[in-house]
Amino acid sequence: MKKVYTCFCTDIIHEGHLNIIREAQKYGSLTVGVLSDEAMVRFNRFPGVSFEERMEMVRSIDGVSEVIVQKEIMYDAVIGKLHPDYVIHGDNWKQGPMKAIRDNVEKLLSAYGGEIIDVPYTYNENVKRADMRMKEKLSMPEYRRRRLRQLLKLCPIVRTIEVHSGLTGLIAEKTIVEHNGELDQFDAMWVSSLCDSTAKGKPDIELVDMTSRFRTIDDIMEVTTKPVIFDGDTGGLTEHFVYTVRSLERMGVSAIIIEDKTGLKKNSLFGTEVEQTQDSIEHFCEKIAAGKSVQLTDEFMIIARIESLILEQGMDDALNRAHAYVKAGADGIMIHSRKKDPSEILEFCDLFRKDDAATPIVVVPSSFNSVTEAELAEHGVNIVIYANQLTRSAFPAMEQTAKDILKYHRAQEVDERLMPIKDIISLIEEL
Ligand code: SPV
Ligand code: MG
Repeated sequence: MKKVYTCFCTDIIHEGHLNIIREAQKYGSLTVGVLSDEAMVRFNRFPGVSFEERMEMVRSIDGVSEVIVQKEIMYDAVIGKLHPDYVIHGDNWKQGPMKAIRDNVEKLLSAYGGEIIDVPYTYNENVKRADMRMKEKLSMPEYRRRRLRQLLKLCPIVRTIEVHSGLTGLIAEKTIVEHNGELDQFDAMWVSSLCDSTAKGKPDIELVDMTSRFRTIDDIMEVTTKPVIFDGDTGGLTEHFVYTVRSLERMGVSAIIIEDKTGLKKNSLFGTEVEQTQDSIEHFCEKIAAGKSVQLTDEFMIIARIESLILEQGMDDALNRAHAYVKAGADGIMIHSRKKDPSEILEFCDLFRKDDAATPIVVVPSSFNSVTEAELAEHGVNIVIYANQLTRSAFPAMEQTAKDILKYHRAQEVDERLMPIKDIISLIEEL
């Protein structure tokens, strides 16, 4: 009996999967690998049902001889162990990022004469409906809200990219990269006050009001499924903050980060070049506690951002505040710095972790951008936010295009560096 292998990364078994199983049986006995949660989030979608349930679901299908765990996206370990004669898969893996997986399988099988069987992918109304059910579990507020907490358990570091519009949301949602034989994507989205304000041509001084900020979140949520972390600036008056928490929680936002400043807030990257006032520990703790007290779920997170290093108040002040904020109920802390060298951030993380092994740490390496995700994770960081890079890359590109059209009195010269309209349109889903 020949050995056939396939890997499933799905929450629902639909006709397409059954078709693969039927085809596989023509070649031999079928082993199905169920992709681990950790691997699924790296290139596919967040699993809507638990790994154990997915194993059980596959076990119950007629025509499956054995069910195993596939821990990694690439097939090296599985093929090394099983030596299947055939690997069978829907032919949708011939294009796009999944092609890297097919290439990996092809290389592994060719070493001993194994073969790939590409089965025409099944597109029909039932498959579409199954896909929509999985999408529902990703994008609806009650599912999306808890996703950040789930990712914190699953990922060594949660990678978060700035978004400020539907279009940037789509980039965060859909960008998958293949590098050194691995596939990767962002885990979460950061609705930056700097970039939300900048997109409106306004300064980052809490001028863009909450109604407008919520509108931005809504635009993003309409077209994405990944969890949202909201930059709440100072959180405003405590009496207002409690309403903000309720609204965000209802919308399905996963977390708000508020910074311990008061009065007219300026962007932290100005540091001490502009006048900025840090809040008192007592008052900021009251704000955190008030926010926690109005939450309706246990899922929403209030993360306290410490500005002591930005405002040159020293490491001890930063640490004191971090522990006080956690005691007041903060679900995480963000430590910020505008130094190019990451050492003060890493020192903070090491010292904080001596007394607190569990509270998630968030960092924003805009200035200390040489630090790698692996280094941050080693020092106990749980969430990394790339807070403004999409805005900063788009602006010069747009400005240069405007200049060149003015210079040449036509658009031909700029055209070759522009995205084809066809590609822009294909980013956007047609219902
Ligand atoms: C933002 O993105 O708006 C932030 C991060 O608050 S920073 O600009 O670095 O202060
Ligand atoms: Mg901000």
